[in-house]
Amino acid sequence: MSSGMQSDNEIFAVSVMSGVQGGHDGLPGQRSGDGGAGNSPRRRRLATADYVAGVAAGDRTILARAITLIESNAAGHIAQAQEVLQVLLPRTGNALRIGITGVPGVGKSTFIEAFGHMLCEAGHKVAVLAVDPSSSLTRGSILGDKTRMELLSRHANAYIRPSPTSGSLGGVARKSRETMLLCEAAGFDVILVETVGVGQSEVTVRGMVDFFLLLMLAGAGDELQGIKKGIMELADALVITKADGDNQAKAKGAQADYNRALHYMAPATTGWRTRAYTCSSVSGEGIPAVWEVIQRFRTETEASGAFSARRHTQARDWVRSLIEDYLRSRFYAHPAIHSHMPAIESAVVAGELPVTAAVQQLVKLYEG
Ligand SMILES: Nc1nc2c(ncn2[C@@H]2O[C@H](COP(=O)(O)OP(=O)(O)OP(=O)(O)O)[C@@H](O)[C@H]2O)c(=O)[nH]1
Ligand SMILES: [Mg+2]
Repeated sequence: MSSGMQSDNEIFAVSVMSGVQGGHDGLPGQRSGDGGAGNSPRRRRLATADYVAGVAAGDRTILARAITLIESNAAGHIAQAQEVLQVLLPRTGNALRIGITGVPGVGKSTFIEAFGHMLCEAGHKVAVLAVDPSSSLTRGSILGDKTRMELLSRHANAYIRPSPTSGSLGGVARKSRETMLLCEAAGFDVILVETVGVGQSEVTVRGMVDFFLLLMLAGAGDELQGIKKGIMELADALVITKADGDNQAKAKGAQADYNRALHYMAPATTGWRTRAYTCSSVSGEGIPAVWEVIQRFRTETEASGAFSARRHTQARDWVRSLIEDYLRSRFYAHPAIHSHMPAIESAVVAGELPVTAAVQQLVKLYEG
C-alpha cells in the first residue's frame, strides 16, 4: 500500500482501511470498502453534480447531506459547498422568508408548529430553520423543538433543520443563510427562521428575511415595560401569543397597548405599518390572520419595490459582513499580532499607552 495514496484523499483512505480490516487486501479490499461505506465513520462525499441534482429534485436525504456540507468547517468541504451553491443559485430566491423571534417561552416553536402545519395543509412547502448561536451549549432545546413540532415534522411538505451548532453568530448566520438557499433550490416556498430573542441574533435574522415577526406575551398590565424598543422597531408584525382561556382578555389589552406604542415608531419596512395581533397556537385562533397579513405585506411591498430593495441591501450587507469576518480572523491569527497583542493590551490597561497609539502599533505590525 503506498502512503502517497492515503494522503491524496483521506476519505478514500478510510474506505481502503476498512476493506483491509475486513480481511481483504489490494483490489478486492477497495471494492468491499465501497460497499461498506455506510459502516465507515464518515460517509463518502457525493460529487458536486449529485448534490446539485438531488437538491434540485427535492430529495430530502441529499438536501440534508448538502446542508451538512455547508455546515462543515473543513476547507475542502467549504470549496465544494460553494460549487454546489453556485450551480443552484438560479433556483433560489423564490421563497417567502419569514423570521420569528421572541423571548424564551413566548411560544415560538408552538406557533411554528401550528402556522407551518396550516401552510403545509394548504399545499405550501415549508422549511423551518433556526439561528441559535448558543445551541452548542443548550442542545436540549433542539430536542425540545423536535417534540414540540411533532405534527409539522411528520408532514410530507415540511422540513425542519436545527441550528448549526458551531461557535460565533457570524458563522452560524452564514450557514443558515446558505441552508436557506439550498431549501429554496429544493422547492420550499416558505422559509421560517426561528431565533431566540436575546440580543444580536434578531438583528442578524432581520438581515436574512423578508418579513420579521415578533412574538410577545401579555404581561400583567405593564406590557410596555422591559420590552426592547430596538427589537420592536425591526418587526413587521407583533403577535401576542397564548390568547386563549383566561389569557384572552389580557392579550386583547396588550394588543391595544402595543398598537398605541407602534403608532409613534418608525416603520421597519418602508410603506408598511407594523401592527399588533393576537393568536393562540393551541386553539388556532388568529393563526390564519397572521398569514393574511404576511401575504398582504408581500403584495404591497412587491408593488412598491420595497421587497426587492431589501433583498438587494441584504445581499450587499452579507458580502460586507463576510469580508469583515474574514479580515477580523486574519488579523487576530497573524503571528505578529498574536505575539505582541498581550503586551500592548497590558500597556493600555495599565494606563501607559493611549488606545489609538496601541491600535496604530498593532496595525503596523499586521501590515508588516
Ligand atoms: N395556552 C397556550 N400555551 C401555549 C401556546 N403556545 C405555546 N404555549 C406553551 O408555552 C410554552 C412555551 O412554548 P414554546 O413553543 O416552547 O416556546 P418557545 O418560544 O419556542 O421557547 P424557547 O424555544 O425556549 O425559546 C409551552 O409549554 C407551550 O405549550 C398557546 O397558544 N396557548
Ligand atoms: Mg423553541
